[in-house]
Amino acid sequence: MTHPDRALIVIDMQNDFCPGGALAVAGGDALVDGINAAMDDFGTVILTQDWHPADHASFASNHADARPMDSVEMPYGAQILWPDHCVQGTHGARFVPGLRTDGDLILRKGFNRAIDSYSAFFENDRTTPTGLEGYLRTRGIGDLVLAGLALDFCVAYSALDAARLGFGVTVRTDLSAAIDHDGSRAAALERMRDAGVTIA
Ligand code: VGL
Ligand code: ZN
Repeated sequence: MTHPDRALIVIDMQNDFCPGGALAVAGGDALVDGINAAMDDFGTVILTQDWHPADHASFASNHADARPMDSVEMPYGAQILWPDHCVQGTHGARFVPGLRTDGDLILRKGFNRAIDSYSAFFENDRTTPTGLEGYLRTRGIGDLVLAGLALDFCVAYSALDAARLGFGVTVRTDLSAAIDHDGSRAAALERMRDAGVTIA
């Protein structure tokens, strides 16, 4: 099925989120062929890239006495601390080998040291925009399909923000994989369904 008036948003298909990477999501690399094939069906294809400075505040290594997966209070709310990942310009930040990158837009996020940015639309303070909403609206795109990594973090936050902004949103769970920390996969699916996101 082709969707000339819809955008496919491919979230964070990067080495560090795939097996062997710093924040590996099981099965992440196995999504490449399916995502590549899906790109043919959309008039607009957008890829996002998690793109952190080495001193990023979401890294446990930048906090005294903290370990990856600890939760801390940031000025904008609770934040999980992660292993160092997707550092700008490193191998881990590159797209997974074999992924098509001939899309229309590559959007980088998470480059502000003090604020994490799971969503492709807003940083984790939920107010600092990335500009993606304007890109989509000025191009007349109202319906979005999301795929990629990780289903329960960057894909879910992007889907929830998109729904809140009034876009029609479908998440392709067959083209996504989850970190699943403390039941985060089930919780994310429930929150997305409650927000009107179509889970496909
Ligand atoms: C992500 C944790 C930290 C993601 C990015 O892409 O889901 N998760 N940074
Ligand atoms: Zn990150």
